[in-house]
Amino acid sequence: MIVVETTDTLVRAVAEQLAMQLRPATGFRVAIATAGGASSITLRLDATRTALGEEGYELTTGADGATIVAMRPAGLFYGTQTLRQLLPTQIESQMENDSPAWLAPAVSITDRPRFAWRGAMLDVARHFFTVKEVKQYIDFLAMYKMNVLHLHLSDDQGWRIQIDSRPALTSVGSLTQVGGGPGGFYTKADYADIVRYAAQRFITIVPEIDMPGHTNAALTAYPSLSCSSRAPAPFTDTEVGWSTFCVDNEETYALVDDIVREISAMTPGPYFHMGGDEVMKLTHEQYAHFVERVQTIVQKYDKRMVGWEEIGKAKLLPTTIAQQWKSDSAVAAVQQGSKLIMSPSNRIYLDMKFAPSTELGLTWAVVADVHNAYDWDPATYMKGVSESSIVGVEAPMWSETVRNIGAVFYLAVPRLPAIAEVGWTPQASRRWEDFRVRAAAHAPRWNHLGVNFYRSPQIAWP
Ligand code: TNX
Repeated sequence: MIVVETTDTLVRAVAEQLAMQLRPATGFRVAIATAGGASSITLRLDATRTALGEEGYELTTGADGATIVAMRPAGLFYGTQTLRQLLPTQIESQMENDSPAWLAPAVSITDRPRFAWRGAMLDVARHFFTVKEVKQYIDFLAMYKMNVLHLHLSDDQGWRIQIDSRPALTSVGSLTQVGGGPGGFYTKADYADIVRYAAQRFITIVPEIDMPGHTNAALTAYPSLSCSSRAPAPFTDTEVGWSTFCVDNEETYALVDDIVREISAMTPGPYFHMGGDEVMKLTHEQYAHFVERVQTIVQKYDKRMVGWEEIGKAKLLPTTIAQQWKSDSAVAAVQQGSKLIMSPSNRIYLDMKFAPSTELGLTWAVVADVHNAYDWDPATYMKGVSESSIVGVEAPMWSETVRNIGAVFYLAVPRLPAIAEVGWTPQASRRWEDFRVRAAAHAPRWNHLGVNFYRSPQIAWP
C-alpha cells in the first residue's frame, strides 16, 4: 500500500506512478490510501524541511516499510526513483515474475541535487523523433532524476513544430531530414502531450528555435526572409554555419514575433531557447543586433531567454542564460551577469563517438568513453566561471548520425547516467571507481526496459 497523507494532486500523481511501476512485476495490488498499515510506502510533504530544498528528499526503509519525506512533490518523485533502484532489477520487467523477494535494503538517505538544471537536449530537426520516442527518452531522464529536456525544434534540415500563423513552416519546412527521409513535425496537440508527460515526471521542456543561422528549413517556407535572391532548396546534408535570416529585414522580426508568441503560449516552462550558434554569414554588429531584438521579443512574451554561448557577444539581460559548449564566448556572458548551462562538447556531447570504431556519432569535439563524461567538475572546467555562475549541466544529442531512439540510447548510455550524477551529486561525493561498479548493476534494468546501451570497456561489468 502507498500512503499519501495529503490531498495535493501532484503527490497523488507521484503515488499513482509508483503504483504503476510496482504492480506489473510484483503482481501486488498496491492500493493508494490516506492512512497506512504495516509495510506500506508513505509519501509525506513537510514544508518545514527547508534543508531538503526544492528537489531533495529523505528516504528511510526498514522492516516496517518505507517513508519518503520532501518539502515539495518533486522531492517525493526523486525519492520514489531511488526506492525503485533499491528494489531487485526484475522490478523493471513489467511482467509478473519470481524475483526471490521484493526486498529493498534498509537505508536512511538524505539527498538533494547540486544543480537546479540537469538537462538533456534532443535534436529532433536533423532526424525527426516521434512523440513515443521522445517519451521513451523522458522516461530514462526521469529515472536518473534529470529535470530538463531541451528540444532542438528547428535547423537547416527541418522545422518540427506547428505554428498556426505561419503554416508553411511545417507544410514546406518539415518534409525532409538528414539523408532525405520524410522528416515530420509535432502538432500543437503532440507538443502538449510531450509537455504533459514530461511535467508528470518533473521535467521542464525547453523549446529551441535556432536562429538567425541554422534556418534553411524556415527559409524554404518563407524565402523572402533570406538575403539571397535565390529561393533556398531543402537541405539533407550536415554542414553547418551557412544559412541565416536576413537580419536587416523587418519582416524577419514579424516572423520571430509570431514564433515566440505561439511557442511561449504552448510552453508552461519559463524558458525560450533562441539558438544563436554558428552564424558565419553576419557581421558582429548584425549578429548582436539580432540577438538583442530577439531577447526583447522573448521578454515581451514573459519568457527567460536561453541561447548557445555565442549570444555572449551581444548585450544580454541578467536573466538571460547562455549555454556553454566550446568556451569562446561563455565568459563574456558571465561577465554581463548571465548564468551558464555547462555543455562542454569535449566532455558531454552525447553524439561524440566512444571509440574510433563506434558505428554512430561524430568526432569533431572528442572521441571518448564514459570516464571522460563522468570525471570533471563544472565549477573548475573554465577559468573565470565558478559554481555560483552555473545553473547546471546539459548533455546534447545532435542527431546527424542517429535516426531512431535505439540509436540515441546506444550513444547516450552509460554516458547520460554519468552526466546525471555530475548534475546531482556534490563533487566531493563522486568517485569514478565507485561509479563504474554502480553503473554495471544497472545493465539488467536497461535490458528489461529495452534501453539499448554501449557495453563500455570502462564499466566494471560482473
Ligand atoms: C555543433 S554545438 C552544433 C550543431 C551540430 C553539432 C554536432 C552547437 C551549438 N552547434 O549544429 O549538430 O555541432 O556535434
